[in-house]
Amino acid sequence: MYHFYLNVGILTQLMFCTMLVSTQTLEEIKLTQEMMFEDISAIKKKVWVDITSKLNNLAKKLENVDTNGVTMPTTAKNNNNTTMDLDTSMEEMLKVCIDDRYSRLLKSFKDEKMKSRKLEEIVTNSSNEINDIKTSLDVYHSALQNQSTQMFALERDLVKVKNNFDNTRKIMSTLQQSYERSERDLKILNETFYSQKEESARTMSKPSFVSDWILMRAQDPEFSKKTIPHGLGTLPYKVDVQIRPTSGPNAGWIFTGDSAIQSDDDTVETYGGVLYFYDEINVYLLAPIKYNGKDGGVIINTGANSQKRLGNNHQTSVEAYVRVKVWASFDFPKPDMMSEWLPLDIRNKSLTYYDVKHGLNEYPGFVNVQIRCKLSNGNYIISEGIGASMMHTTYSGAGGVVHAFNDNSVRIWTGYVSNTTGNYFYRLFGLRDGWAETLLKHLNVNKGDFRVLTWKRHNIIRSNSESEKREDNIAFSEWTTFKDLSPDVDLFSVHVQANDGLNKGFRFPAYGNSQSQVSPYGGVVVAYNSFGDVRLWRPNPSKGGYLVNLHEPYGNGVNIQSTNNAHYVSNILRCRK
Ligand SMILES: *[C@@H]1O[C@H](CO)[C@@H](O)[C@H](O)[C@H]1NC(C)=O
Ligand SMILES: *[C@@H]1O[C@H](CO)[C@@H](O)[C@H](O)[C@H]1NC(C)=O
Ligand SMILES: *[C@@H]1O[C@H](CO)[C@@H](O)[C@H](O)[C@H]1NC(C)=O
Ligand SMILES: *[C@@H]1O[C@H](CO)[C@@H](O)[C@H](O)[C@H]1NC(C)=O
Ligand SMILES: *[C@@H]1O[C@H](CO)[C@@H](O)[C@H](O)[C@H]1NC(C)=O
Ligand SMILES: *[C@H]1O[C@H](CO)[C@@H](O)[C@H](O)[C@H]1NC(C)=O
Ligand SMILES: CC(=O)N[C@H]1CO[C@H](CO)[C@@H](O)[C@@H]1O
Repeated sequence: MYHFYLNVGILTQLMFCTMLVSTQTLEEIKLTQEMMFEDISAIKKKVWVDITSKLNNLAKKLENVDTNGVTMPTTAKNNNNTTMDLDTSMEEMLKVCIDDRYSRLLKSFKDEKMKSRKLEEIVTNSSNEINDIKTSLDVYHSALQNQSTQMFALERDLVKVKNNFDNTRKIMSTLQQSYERSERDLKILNETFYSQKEESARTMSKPSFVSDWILMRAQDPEFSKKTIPHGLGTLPYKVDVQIRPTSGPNAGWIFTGDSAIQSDDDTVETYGGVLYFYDEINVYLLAPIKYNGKDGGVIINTGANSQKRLGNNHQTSVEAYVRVKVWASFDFPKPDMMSEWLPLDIRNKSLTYYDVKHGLNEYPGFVNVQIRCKLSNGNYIISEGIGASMMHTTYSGAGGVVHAFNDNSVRIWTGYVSNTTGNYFYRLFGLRDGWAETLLKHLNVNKGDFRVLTWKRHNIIRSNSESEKREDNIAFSEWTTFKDLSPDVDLFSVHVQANDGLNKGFRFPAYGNSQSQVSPYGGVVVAYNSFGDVRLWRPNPSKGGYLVNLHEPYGNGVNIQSTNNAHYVSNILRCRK
């Protein structure tokens, strides 16, 4: 009966276990299951062993009766079969009971096991799902972490970039400032450069060529002529010849060369000066020398002889120092008006007078008239326009081209000679007689051509510098004009401006020396010094002298005039050194 109770305990335990299954882990369930199987087999073993042994014992007991002499009648045996039948039926009963219980238990266990398997699957699935979620969460977390890290990195980078940007902006601003500064500097520089350029384009350079002071002496075969190579290789725009007395009342003063022969050696009248002509290579200087007449020709002549001219400090000198200043075209600003070369012919009335419009609408800052005559070898020699006609003696050889200008035009006069046979006057340059013999004797001076060069005052004279002075008192013999005159580089000139007549308002250039020998004659002789003082020797009205003098046959009589109703105008062109 013992094993029966045991079985009941195990079963109770089993029942309890089964009930707990849902709350216990799979492993526990498995463990319980295994324990149950063990118990069941133990029960089985015990039951069958016990019953078998009991039955064996019983069988033995029965066998022992027979064999020990106890004879048991078959009936008896059969009768005693009753005890054996009871035992057997009890066993049977127990067996059935156990089998039934076992099978029911097994069935319920199988059910439970099925449920458990399902549950296990769910739990496994859930666990898997949870693991999946956990994995996803881990990934998500990692990504978040990464993003956060990246965000931090990005933020760091942004801060860096911002700092860099700030720095760059600072640098840019500095750069901008320095750029603006340099732009300002550049602008100032450019303006300075341009204003200087403009100024230099507007003002004259000093003459490209300035000769040494050379001694010249009238009546001296050697010193009465000089050929000065200027070396410019181009036709000069202007030549200024300066004559400086070696002694006398005008030592230290400067007289100016003239560019036409207006006197000869035929009379006793003193004449003088230094004449100049030029080409692309040389400047040709001529002083008086007796040819076939008197030796009255000098280098300095203020017109004292025969009271031809009025003034103080008269001087007559045979020798002086002479210097040549030559301005090339490139020393000048571009002329505001430059005419073509226009024909002159003393034998053609219509080619002895011109009124060339310069169109500047103001008195030009500077005017030059160049006259060109041809040598027999085909080359040209240039002379420049002069300020008055001088002499009309048939054989005098006096000539020259007179010019004057106003605010509108430049007038040109040369003598008209209908028949050049048997006379020597009014040639374009004059004809050599009483002047040093040079290549001029090979020159065709009956005809040639001329051109006019004019510059606007504003375009040739430095701004804010005084360049023009007027003096109405014609009896005035010494006149202070410009300060700081530089004879080495500046170009100084004096003109006589007519106050009335056909040439009212026209300015005629002054002379450097007096060549006047017969009346009527004209022009004022001037000398100047480096202090801007001017000495004037005006024509003597009582001797047929006129400040403005143009007589027949100049210009074939067009706009000719003789007058002392005039005033002086001095001009200075200051040149860049
Ligand atoms: C458990 O998961 C498997 C595989 O994903 C599936 O076939 C099965 O139906 C799931 N079981 C339950 C009870 O959800
Ligand atoms: C996070 O960053 C690490 C290192 O950069 C990388 O190996 C990993 O794949 C990243 N994870 C995700 C989810 O981006
Ligand atoms: C310099 O100045 C000139 C004259 O004012 C002007 O025409 C030119 O454009 C300027 N150049 C520069 C680079 O500023
Ligand atoms: C004078 O010159 C003009 C202009 O050149 C010309 O027409 C005329 O024929 C010339 N007269 C003489 C006589 O040569
Ligand atoms: C020019 O003058 C000379 C001398 O007086 C004379 O012989 C000649 O006939 C004149 N010629 C003309 C064309 O008038
Ligand atoms: C014992 O009794 C059973 C039935 O009760 C019978 O079948 C059997 O033959 C009997 N045995 C003997 C020896 O009498
Ligand atoms: C030998 C023996 O004990 N025989 C018995 C068999 O059973 C009957 C009754 O059932 C008894 O009377 C006998 O004595």
